[in-house]
Formats: sequence, structure tokens, C-alpha cells
Amino acid sequence: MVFRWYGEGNDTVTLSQIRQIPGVEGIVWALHDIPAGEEWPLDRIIEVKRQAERYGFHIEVVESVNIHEDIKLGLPSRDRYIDNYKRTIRKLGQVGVKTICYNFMPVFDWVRTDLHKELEDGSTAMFYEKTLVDAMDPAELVRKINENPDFTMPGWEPERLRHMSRVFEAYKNVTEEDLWNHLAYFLEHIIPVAEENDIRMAIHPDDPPWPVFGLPRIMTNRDNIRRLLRLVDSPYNGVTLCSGSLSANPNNDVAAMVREFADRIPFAHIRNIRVYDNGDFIETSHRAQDGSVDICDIVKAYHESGFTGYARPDHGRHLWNEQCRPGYGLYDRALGIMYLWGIWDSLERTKRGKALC
Ligand code: DNO
Ligand code: MN
Repeated sequence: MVFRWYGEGNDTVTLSQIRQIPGVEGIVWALHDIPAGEEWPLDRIIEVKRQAERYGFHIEVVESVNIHEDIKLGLPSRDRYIDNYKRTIRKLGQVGVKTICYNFMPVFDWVRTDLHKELEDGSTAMFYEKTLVDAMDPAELVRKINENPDFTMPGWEPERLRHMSRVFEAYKNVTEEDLWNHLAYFLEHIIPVAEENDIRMAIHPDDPPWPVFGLPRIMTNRDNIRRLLRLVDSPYNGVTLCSGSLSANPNNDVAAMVREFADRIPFAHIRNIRVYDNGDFIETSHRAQDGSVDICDIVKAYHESGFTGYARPDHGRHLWNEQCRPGYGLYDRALGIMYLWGIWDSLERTKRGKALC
């Protein structure tokens, strides 16, 4: 069990708090201030290792080493960024990192329309209003950004927004097939280095798992995960199976994916969302009954598959007026962990034929 931590001075949650959550063994970390495409400095990596070890945590999972847009666009300059990526992999290998999570979404990571939508119980959570995003014409979006330097959208870094019009322009003729080819090129170069350094690469699914603002998205469903795994058929080419991201499309059966891909999932993100008929969704507590995702069945699928990878609670709600990064407070993720342990420990006891209480 691992827990995402954004780093000293960059997270409202502290390592001493994380240590008090039962059963957390390591932190999921990154050097968030290093721009995508740049090589990570070894001294900075070692600094995080020392900080984590003071609290008895390992640093075996990195989320994410982000991919430069030129790699996703397939530009000739990608080779320079791929070389930097390889150098970062080697350094991470030196300090004992075992898994690198990354994503291949053009321009944006996750997209939401409201970061603090109120749930019935008074807590708030991240919400996605489908019609709002669908109705937003990319050209209109670029125009708004260019005209108003203060224009922003929930969760989008101002830095990225500023470069947006140029990047949107660059993606104009990039199709899904192009994106597949660019991902294949990246993996063909990276996976041998990952193998040498015993680091399993784990792509995160697209969130939400469909195209947004006219940008192609490919890591969206079971068939595409199958295709990804075949691009380079190595145990070092794997998936970060994120139950919340994939489940925004009700056709995605995450428990079935766990059963099919178990040995290619180095890293599990476990969280629940409630999906509405009109395609909107909101993040909820981890409890199966609170959302549309059968978290019990997913954990059971991991258990039955003999899963030995890393798992973390993914986003949580904001509880008890906690001021924190959207989705990354202490309280709901800690509750989530206890729910996951509750299911797991019960399954373990049942397997061993022990009474539950
Ligand atoms: C969403 C989160 C993501 C994730 C990145 C990985 O479910 O887990 O923000 O961190 O997409 O690169
Ligand atoms: Mn996730």
C-alpha cells in the first residue's frame, strides 16, 4: 500500500501524518517542479529518498515522469527528450525505484469542470459535467485564453494554459493512429532501458476515457489496453489500472480488466465515482455503495489474481473543511485505505479458512 505525496513544501499532508495511516509502506512521488522532458537531477532524487526513509517509507513508485509534448506529437526533437527520459530512468533505478507511472494524454492530464462540488453529506468532490466540455469548441477556448490572461479552468496550470494555443495548433492533424505510432516509438526506445534497470513502466488511462476538446485519446478501454501491451510485449510495459478513470465509461468493466491483465499491472489506483445517465460523474468515497464502481469486486479480483503490485487510494473527497490539493486531502484517502484493507484482510482470512471475527 502506497500513498501519493507531492513533496516537502508542496503538499498540505505531511509524512508524519501519512505514517499514522495503517499499512502504508511507501510514498508515490515525483519532482513536480521539473518540466516535462528535462532530466531529473540525482541530488534531488536522493533528497526525497532521505526524507521518506526518515519515516520508514520506500520510494519505489514514481508518479509521474511526464512525457514531453514533442514525443506525443512525434516531432524530430522527440529523440532529445527520449534520451533525457532514459537518463532519468537510470537514475531512478539507482535509488531502487521499481515502477514509473506516466500518461500519454495530449495537452491535459485529468479534466474536471468543478473541483469542489458539494455532495449530499456536505463534503465536496471533483465533478465532470459532460455537456459543458462537449460544448466547448477548442478554437473558442484558445480565443478565450488569448484574450484574457486571467482566464483559467479548474485544475489547469496557468503555465500550460498560456502555451495552449500553440499546442492545440500542433495537434490539429494528429489522429488517434498517429498517437498510437508515437506511443509505440516511445516504448520501443524506453522499455529496453526500463528492463535493464528493473523498472516497470505503467501507463495511466486517460481521464476521462474519451477525446476532449477535439484532442485524440487512446488509453480508454480494454481493447486499447490489449493493444498497448502488444506494442512491446514485455513485463516492463504495463498499466496503472485506475478504476476511477476507466469507470467514467460504464462500458468499462475494471474487475474484468484486473482478471485479464493482472500480471501487467504493476500499480493499481483504486477509487470510486458516481456516473450519471447524461455522462456527468462525481468522485465519491471509496465505499462500493456510494458510487457506481464495485470496489469490493475489484479488490476481490486483485486478491484472486495473487496481485503483488503497488496500490494506492486515488482521489478523495474534501472532508471536514480540509484545505488541500483538489482530490489529495488526508482524510478521505485515509478512510479509503481502511476500506481497502477491510476488504483485503477479510479475503485473506477467508482464504486461510479463519473466521472473520
Ligand atoms: C487520476 C490521477 C492522475 C494521474 C496521472 C498519471 O486518476 O491518478 O492525475 O496522476 O494521470 O500520469
Ligand atoms: Mn488514477
